[in-house]
Amino acid sequence: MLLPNILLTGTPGVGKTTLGKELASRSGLKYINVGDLAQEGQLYNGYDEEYDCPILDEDRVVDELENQMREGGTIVDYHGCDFFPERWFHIVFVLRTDNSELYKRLETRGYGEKKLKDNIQCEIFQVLYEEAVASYKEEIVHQLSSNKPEDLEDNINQILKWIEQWVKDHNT
Ligand code: DAT
Repeated sequence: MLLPNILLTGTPGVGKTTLGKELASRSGLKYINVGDLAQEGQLYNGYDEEYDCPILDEDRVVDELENQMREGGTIVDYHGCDFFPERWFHIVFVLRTDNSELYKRLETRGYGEKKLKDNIQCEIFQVLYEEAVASYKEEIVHQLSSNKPEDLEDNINQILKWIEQWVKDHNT
């Protein structure tokens, strides 16, 4: 059976992991967190002193995921999207969170002042949304509100319906 690949992107803290895991458990699709994948495989090619974090080796991440993406049925979660092959994804969701709510979530994570400010600015300037529409056909890029628990439930139900329709359309 043919199954779609879904990209969940957005600023850190908007709820990609929460949505991705729940969606995977309810749809049967596989969930991949690119940050975790990189850490497990040490898929890095340097260290960013300013941001105090390792630099993702994008080529190795793409190589690592290629076979699985070709098979289909995978939900990918990452706060970046311009280095994945465009052909991988059938739909792209950019999660969006209001500043005050995002601030609270990132503060809870223990982010320092600079990292907090940078991430809030990233959300204000809709950096990930711009990156998504620059990297994928605009008609497959959708923004989702991710402020409260009801949003999570709505988003899951909406995406489950989309998956069901996609599966029908591609398996007849
Ligand atoms: P991300 O993977 O984008 O970094 P996350 O899934 O780890 O984000 O979520 C960050 C925090 O926000 C976490 O404590 C769960 C919470 N959260 C996620 N989605 C939410 C929603 N729709 N309403 C309220 N809180 C949410």
